[in-house]
Amino acid sequence: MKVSLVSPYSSIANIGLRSISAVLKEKGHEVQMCFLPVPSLESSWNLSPNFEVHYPDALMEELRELTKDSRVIGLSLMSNYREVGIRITEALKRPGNTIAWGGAYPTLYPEDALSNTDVVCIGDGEEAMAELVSQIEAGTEPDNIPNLWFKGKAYPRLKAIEDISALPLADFGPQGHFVYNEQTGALVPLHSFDDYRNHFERRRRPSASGGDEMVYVFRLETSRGCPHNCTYCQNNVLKKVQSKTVRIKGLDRMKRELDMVRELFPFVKVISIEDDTFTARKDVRELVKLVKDSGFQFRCLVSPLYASEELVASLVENGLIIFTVGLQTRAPKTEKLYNRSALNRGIDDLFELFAKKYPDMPVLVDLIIDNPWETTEDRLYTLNFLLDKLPPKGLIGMNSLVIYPNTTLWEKASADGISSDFNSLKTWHWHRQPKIRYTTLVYFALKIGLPRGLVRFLESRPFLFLFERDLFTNFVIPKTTRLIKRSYMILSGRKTVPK
Ligand code: B12
Ligand code: SF4
Repeated sequence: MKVSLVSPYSSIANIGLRSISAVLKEKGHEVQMCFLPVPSLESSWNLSPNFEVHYPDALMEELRELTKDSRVIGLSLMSNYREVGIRITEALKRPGNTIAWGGAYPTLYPEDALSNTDVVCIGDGEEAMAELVSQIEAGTEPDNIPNLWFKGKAYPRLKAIEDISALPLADFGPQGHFVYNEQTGALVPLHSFDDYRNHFERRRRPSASGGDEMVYVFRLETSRGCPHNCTYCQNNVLKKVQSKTVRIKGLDRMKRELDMVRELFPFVKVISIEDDTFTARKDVRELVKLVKDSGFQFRCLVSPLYASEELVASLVENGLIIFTVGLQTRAPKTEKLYNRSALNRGIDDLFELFAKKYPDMPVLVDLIIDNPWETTEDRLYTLNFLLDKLPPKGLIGMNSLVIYPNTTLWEKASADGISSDFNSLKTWHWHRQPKIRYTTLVYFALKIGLPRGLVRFLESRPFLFLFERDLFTNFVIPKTTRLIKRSYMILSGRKTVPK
C-alpha cells in the first residue's frame, strides 16, 4: 500500500520518520517521503518567536496531488510545529485517507493533537505505523494498536520497542524522496545520494593542509531515552509513557550504520551523535573508537555526571570536535526546580579539566533563560559561575524556557498560575523575544565573547538597579532591539520586514 510521510522540520535529518519509512518498506509498502524545510525561519532575519510557516498554496496543492493515492499520511511534529501540522493536515485530508501525527508534540500533548487529526502516535512509531497500514490494507477499521490514539476512541495501550538494534537502517531513498526548495518554491525529487550535499549541515574545520575546509555532518542516533529526569524535558513524559530505561543500539548495529554513512555519503566527515546523554552508554569508549576507525570525527552531548577525566580523554583521542554540555542553570533553587542538583554537581571539575588540559577544545554550554520562577539573584548566580569557571574556549547556547505540556514543570506552572506558550521556539534570538531582561543582555555579552571584566562591570549593582526593571524588560529593551533590526532590514533592502 502507498504511504506518504511528511517532515516539516528545517533539517531533513528526521531520524524517527526515516526509521518508520524503513520499517514500512521492509513490510513491502511503497513509501514516499516529503521534506518541507523552510531554512529562512531559522535565520536571524526571522522575527517570529513561533514557527509561523506560511507554505505557499502552490506547495500545498502539489503535496495534495503527490499524496492523492496514499491511504495513510504520516506527519512528524515537534511542539513548535503544531500550527504547521494543522495547515498541512487541512491541505492533505481527503475522505478516504487517514492522517497520523507523531513526534514530540503528539507524544507530549496527545489530547490537544488529536483534536486536529485522525490519529496520534504516543512514543515509538515504527511498529504502530506498520500495524496501522496493515489493518487499513486489510480493509478493517483500524483500532486497538499500541501507541495509537484514534479520534473518538479510548486512550491506547503503550508499548516501547525493546530492541532498537533490530530496526532496519534509516531510509535515505533517494527514490520517492522529495525536498521543498524554499528559494524556487518547488518540491524537488532526490535523484542520488550526492544530492544530500545540498541538505546536510556543513561546518568548517581545520584542514590537514592548513587553512579551513567545509565538511558535511551526519546526524546519528545510538540510543533512545536519558538516564536523567529533568522536570522540563520531553524525557520527563517519555519515562511515563514509553520507557524508563535508556535503550541502546549495540556496537554491531552501530558499525552497520557507520558503514552505511561511509558508503552512501562519502563526503560526510563528522558524525553528530544526537543521543540525549551519549556518555551514559557503558560501551561509549568502544563506540567512539568505532567512529574513529570508520574515518569520522564526532560531536556529542554529555551530561556532567557522566564525564570523568578518563572518559573525556577517550572522547578527545577518538575525534571529539566540540564538547556540548547541558548545564541549564547553576542557581541552587533552579537546579532543584529542574531536578538537576545531583546532575550538575560535576560541572566545576569538568570545566577545570577543560581549562587545564584542553584549553583549545570548544565547550558549548547550554543554558535555559527566561524562567519565570527565577529572581535576579538566581540569574546572577549562574552568570557569576560562568564568569569564574567557563573554560577559555567556552561557548554559550541560550535557550528560552518552554514549558511543555504534561511535564512536571507544566504541572507546577499550572498550579502557580503561570501561563506558557508551549509552541514557541527555544533558541533565544535577541530580536524576536517579547521580553528581554537586562541580565539576559549581560548573558548575551558573555555569549558574544566580550571580555569577562567588562561583563562583570555590566552586571554591577548600579546597572542592575537602573535596568533590571519591568519597563526595560517588557518594553524598552525588546522594542529597541526590534526597531534596530527593522531599520537595518529596511536600510539593507531585506525583503521580509517584520510586523
Ligand atoms: C536531532 C534533533 C534535532 C535536530 C534535527 C531535527 C530533525 N529534523 O530531525 C535539529 C538540531 C535540527 C533540531 C532542532 C530543533 N529541536 Co530538536 N531534537 C533533536 C533530538 C536530539 C533527536 C531527535 C531524534 O532524531 N530522535 C530519535 C527519533 C527516533 O525519535 P523521534 O524523532 O521522537 O521519532 C519517534 C517518535 O516520536 C515517533 N514519530 C516521529 N514522527 C512520527 C510520525 C508519525 C506519523 C508517527 C506515527 C510516529 C512518529 O516515531 C519515531 C520513531 O520511533 C531530540 C531529542 C530526542 N532525543 O528525541 C530533540 C527535540 C526533538 N528537539 C526539540 C526542539 C525543541 C528543537 C527546536 C524547536 C529547538 C529550537 N531551535 O527552538 C529546533 C527546531 C527544529 C527545526 N527548526 O527543524 C525538542 C522537542 C520538544 C517538543 N516538545 O517539541 C526535543 C525533544 C529536545 C528536547 N528534549 O527538548 N533538533
Ligand atoms: S539530561 Fe537533558 S535530555 Fe536528559 S532529561 Fe535532562 S534535559 Fe532531558
